[in-house]
Amino acid sequence: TQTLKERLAELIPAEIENVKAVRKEHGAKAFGQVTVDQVYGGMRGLPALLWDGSVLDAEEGIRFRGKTIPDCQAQLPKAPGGSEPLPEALFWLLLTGEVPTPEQTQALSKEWAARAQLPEFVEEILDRCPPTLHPMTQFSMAVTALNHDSAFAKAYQQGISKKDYWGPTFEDSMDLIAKLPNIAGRIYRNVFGKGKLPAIDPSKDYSANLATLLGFGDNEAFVELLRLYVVIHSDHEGGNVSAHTGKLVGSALSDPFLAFGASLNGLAGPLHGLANQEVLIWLRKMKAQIGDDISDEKIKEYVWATLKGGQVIPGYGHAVLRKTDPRYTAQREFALKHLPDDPLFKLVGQIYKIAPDVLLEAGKAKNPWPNVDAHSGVLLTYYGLDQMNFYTVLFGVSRAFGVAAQLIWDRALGAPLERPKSYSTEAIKKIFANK
Ligand code: AMX
Repeated sequence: TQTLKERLAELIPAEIENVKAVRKEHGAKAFGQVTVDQVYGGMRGLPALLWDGSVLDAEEGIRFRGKTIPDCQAQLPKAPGGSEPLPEALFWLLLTGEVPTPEQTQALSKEWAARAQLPEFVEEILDRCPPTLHPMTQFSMAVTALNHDSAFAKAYQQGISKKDYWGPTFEDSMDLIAKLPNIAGRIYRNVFGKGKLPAIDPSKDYSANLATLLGFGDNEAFVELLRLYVVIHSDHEGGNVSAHTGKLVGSALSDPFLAFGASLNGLAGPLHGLANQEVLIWLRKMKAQIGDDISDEKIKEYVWATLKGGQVIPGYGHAVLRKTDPRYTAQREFALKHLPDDPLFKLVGQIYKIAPDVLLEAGKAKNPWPNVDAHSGVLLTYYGLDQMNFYTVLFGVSRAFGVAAQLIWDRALGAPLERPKSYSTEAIKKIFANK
């Protein structure tokens, strides 16, 4: 059967022509106006980036190469006996727009297992980190250090031709994804005193290995959760902080390790990936304050108190979405199937009935509905992974899939250095002085 790299090599020439044709026909057309408010307002809604793996609709949520999360659950290959899609298959889909066969999916599991080992010095870097250093900082350091063995950096030094950039970018991306379970597992075990890291099993899929490295490999339901988790966190179009950062840094021809290390530093922010940690902290505080018998009225008061304290409700709101995040819904459905009676799950469901109304009444948030982070921690906690400052690492493992896929395409399509125009307030005043 054909490998992912072989299939990609077939698809690239046609896509280069496709892009040429689109630019020839539409290149000079305008999307619309750019307002001064967009410059001050975090570029919200500004059409500025090409991103092929996924597109986000404000009402409907994410589609990966045109497929919704339920489509992926129905159509992507699964593990024997499993019902959640395999992240291996999702990566193939993100890169090619096609659903791989079960054999092709399995071949990716094997290839990633074969590439999983870390250089010894990266293991040492992690082992020397104090357990008080945030897991995301450790994660970013280790990923950045993998640049030591980058095929792209080496090929560039040797004078590789621009048309061949995608090949070593693909190799680095495969290495990156393959090595993340060992990095994540090592951080988890070091920080939380969980003993020695077991070896990767080449006969197991990516998520099963990740679960084993974290110490939860015997729990098949947890492995299924990880499969779903990685798929839904993989990609969320190109403008979010982690995706855009990876693309931006990659555009300087920094290799995938440097580019994705930068993505992780953005994901570590509380308004982005760290929100999954913040949600759990917020829930625990709520329980500590209110006790176990939590009425709707008490939740309402707690949500109001958070807002009045000048803080955000973590896990609620979104820069693009205007409805409940389908990634939240997918996790809720998983919980209804596997842990319907879990008290923390019930609490999350209860908050879902109350927080949106409060946010609406408060009148600031454009989207009062929950996002992906409102639910993920509760599922992990249920299975015993209750160290919440580790949660964003799992988000990071997943986000590598989307960022890597676009980095490969960016190099295949010869994407140029990113360099938008900036203005000072003085310059803006001058430009519009007489308009
Ligand atoms: N709680 C309280 N206030 C909120 C809010 C929330 N959950 N969501 C938005 N707001 C506020 C904003 O802080 C802003 O206030 P300001 O005018 O005083 O600055 C106002 O409502 C308007 O913001 P917006 O246009 O609705 O949102 P945005 O596009 O600027 O920001 C986001 C989006 C996600 C940062 C914001 O909704 C937020 O802070 N949510 C909580 C953190 C969170 O869950 N982040 C995870 C997002 C998903 C992800 O990346 N993993």
